[in-house]
Amino acid sequence: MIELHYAPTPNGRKVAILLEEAQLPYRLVPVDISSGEQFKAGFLAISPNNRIPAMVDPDGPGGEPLSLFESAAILLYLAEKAGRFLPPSGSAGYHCVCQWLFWQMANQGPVFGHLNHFLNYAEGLGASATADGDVAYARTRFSQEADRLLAVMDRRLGEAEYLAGDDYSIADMAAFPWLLTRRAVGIDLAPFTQLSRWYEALKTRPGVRAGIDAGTAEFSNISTLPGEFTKEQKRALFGQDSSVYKR
Ligand SMILES: N[C@@H](CCC(=O)N[C@@H](CS)C(=O)NCC(=O)O)C(=O)O
Repeated sequence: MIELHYAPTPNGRKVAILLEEAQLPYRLVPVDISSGEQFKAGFLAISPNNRIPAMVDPDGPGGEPLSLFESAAILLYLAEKAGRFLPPSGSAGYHCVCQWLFWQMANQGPVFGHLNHFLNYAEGLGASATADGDVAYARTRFSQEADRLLAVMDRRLGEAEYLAGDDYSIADMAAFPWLLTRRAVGIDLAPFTQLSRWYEALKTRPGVRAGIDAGTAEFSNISTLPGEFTKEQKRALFGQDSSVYKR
C-alpha cells in the first residue's frame, strides 16, 4: 500500500486529496514537523529537503519500490498511476496542467507560506514589526503578492472552469489547500468572484473533504497555533541552517 508521510498542512493535504479523489489505497505515516521528526535519518532518506509530504510506493515502476518528495512530483506520479486528473503525457492538456501546477509550486504556495510566517510567527520569534521595519516590509510585500496571485487565479477561472481548462485536475488540488489558510493571512475571497465559485465547488467534493480531514486523529494532540509553540517546536521549525543535518 502507498505510504504518505504526512502532516495536515497545505502541502500535505494536496496529496491526501488526490489519494482520496482517485481512491488509491494508502496509509498515513504521521510526521510531527513541530518536534523535529523531519530530521530523522529514516525520513531524510526519502525526503532529503526535510519537508513533508513524501511518498513511498512499494509497487512503483517495474514493480520496484519508489520514494518521492516534493508535492508536485508526487501528484504527477500518482495521477499517472491512477490514470485520472491528468491528461495523457505529451498532450497539450498535460502541459497545461503542468503549467498551472508549477505556477502553484513556484508562486502561490511559497508566497502564502511566507505571508503566514511574517503575519503570524515572525514577531513571536523575536523579530519586531516596528523596530527595524523588516517584518512590516515583509508583510506588505507578501500580502501584495498574495493579492496579485489571487487575481491571477480569478482571471484564469473567468475563462475556464478549472485552472487547467474544462477538467478538474491535480493543478486545482495543489492550489486549493492554500486557500484554507486564508483567514490566518487576512484574505477575503469575496471580491474574487470566479475564484470564490471554484473554491465553493471544490470544497463540497467528498474527496476534497476526506483529504482535508486526513490525519485529524493522529494530529489531534499536536498544536501548530503560533502562540502555542514551545521553545523546542520553534527550534525545530524556524531558524534552520546547514547545522540542522548535524544535530
Ligand atoms: N515544495 C515543497 C514544500 C514542502 C513544505 O514546505 N512542507 C512543510 C509543511 S507545509 C514542511 O515540511 N515543513 C517542515 C520544516 O520546515 O522543517 C512541497 O511542495 O512538497
